[in-house]
Amino acid sequence: MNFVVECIFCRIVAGDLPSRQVLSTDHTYAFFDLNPVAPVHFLVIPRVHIDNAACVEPGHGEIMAEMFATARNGAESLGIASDGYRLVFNVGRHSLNSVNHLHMHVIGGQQMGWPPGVEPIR
Ligand code: DGP
Repeated sequence: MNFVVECIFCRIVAGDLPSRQVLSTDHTYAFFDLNPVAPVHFLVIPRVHIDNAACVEPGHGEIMAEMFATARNGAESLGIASDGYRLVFNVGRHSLNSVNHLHMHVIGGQQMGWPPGVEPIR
């Protein structure tokens, strides 16, 4: 399915809900995250509805390549590319995934670390 009426990111792509645009391309849309966790934090989404990164299939190859290009171009336009940035896809409960429309977080503008207290599963 390409458009899910109750999906907030489908509605953002359609212009039904407001957003602060970073970039717009044929297959993707990039906009600033409502709750930034770093000085620069934007989301890259496909225009078509894909539930999450675990649902990506070989047929999505062109869309996925464009998502990474949009992330790179957005990072360059916002001045964070040279120092680096983090790309995140959340999937499911443990990752705190809250919106059921594939999105890539692009996070940068400051030095980052990893969360402490990781216990390996054996
Ligand atoms: P995740 O936890 O990976 O599902 O991240 C969803 C992100 O989407 C979260 O950082 C907040 C952001 N978000 C949720 N609703 C909206 C919205 O309506 N507008 C914008 N710009 N961001 C949103």
